[in-house]
Amino acid sequence: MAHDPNQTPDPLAEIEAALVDLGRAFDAAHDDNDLRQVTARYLGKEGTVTALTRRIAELPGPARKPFGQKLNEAKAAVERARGEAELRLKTEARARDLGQPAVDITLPGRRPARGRVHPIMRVLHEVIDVFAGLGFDVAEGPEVDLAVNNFDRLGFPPDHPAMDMHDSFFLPSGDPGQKVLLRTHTSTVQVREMLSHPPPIQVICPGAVFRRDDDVTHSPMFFQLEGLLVDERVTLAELRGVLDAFLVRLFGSSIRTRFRASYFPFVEPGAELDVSCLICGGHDAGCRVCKGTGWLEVLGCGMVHPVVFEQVGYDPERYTGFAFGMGIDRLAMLRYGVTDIRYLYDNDPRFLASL
Ligand code: FA5
Repeated sequence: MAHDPNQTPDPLAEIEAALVDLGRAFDAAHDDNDLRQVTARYLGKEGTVTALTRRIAELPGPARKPFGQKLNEAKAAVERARGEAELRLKTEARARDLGQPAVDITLPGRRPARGRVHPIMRVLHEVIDVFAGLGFDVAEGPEVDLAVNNFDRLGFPPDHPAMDMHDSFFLPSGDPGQKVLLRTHTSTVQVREMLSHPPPIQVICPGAVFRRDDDVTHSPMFFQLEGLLVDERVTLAELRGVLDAFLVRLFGSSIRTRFRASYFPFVEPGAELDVSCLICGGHDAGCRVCKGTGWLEVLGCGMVHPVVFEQVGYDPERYTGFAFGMGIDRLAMLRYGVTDIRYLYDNDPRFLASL
């Protein structure tokens, strides 16, 4: 049946007009919510296609069938466009997922890190805290140093037998006149501090040192902490007072100490300090750590030798001072009951975790 354009608008053309933006509307949809809204714009209660279905009653009888068929085609077109848009959105979402880094579901779940501070470092930090509380500053020096700082400026004459005390790791040096080595003690830092600061001075110098040693209480690399206090009228009694106060703070008041006269070229008088063996309590003649003596040597000390003051340009008539150098590993052995210093360096995590 031909439509007369002079009478009413062509109802079939109206249906076509209602769908003119169908493809674009669904193409612009980004998610399910958009899809629902676009579909409702056509097929919802107020939708354009739904509104046209109400027109059927106004049409003359013969026009109703083709109009109804066209409406059904229009509804199907909307559903088809929706289905296509749905498929497009799913494909896009999948491509996005595949672009993400792969998740390996066979990997174990996350666990908090189980690292902890090494027992030697724990004791070193405790020792530093105690001396900081007693008014000492912290200074550091290099592990590779000139032999002149390690020996000569500390009063070791070039052929002095005391040099034999240190069986050292010498390193190749660019200058044949300057011997270089891995420092054998932290006393190098006393020298460096005095060369670079005028008195008074009150420092501790922690760090790694190196010797050709290896047994139950000796390691080739170990940690020392040097102490140096220089001022006018410093006395030996003050040295003893500082060391006793330190050991009581570290180990408690039940710790016993003993000083033994000893020789170091850079102090006069010199002494070594032993502490009561906390491993066997002095009750085991077979104790590997104290060798049955009940005592373990933990440090060397003394009053700074005037020769050292001359070497660094301090006036030995005006200044006196004391110095000490302690083995941090030995203190860690006592603190944690470790019966062989080498266990501390084997780095067996089961052993270290037990301390
Ligand atoms: C010295 O190294 C002197 N510089 C200490 C000093 C400083 C004396 C200032 C006077 C004034 P000694 O070689 O005794 O001294 O070592 C000091 C401490 O380091 C020892 O008492 C011991 O506790 C520790 N020690 C020495 N050798 C080793 C080693 N191979 N392994 C672990 N600890 C060690």
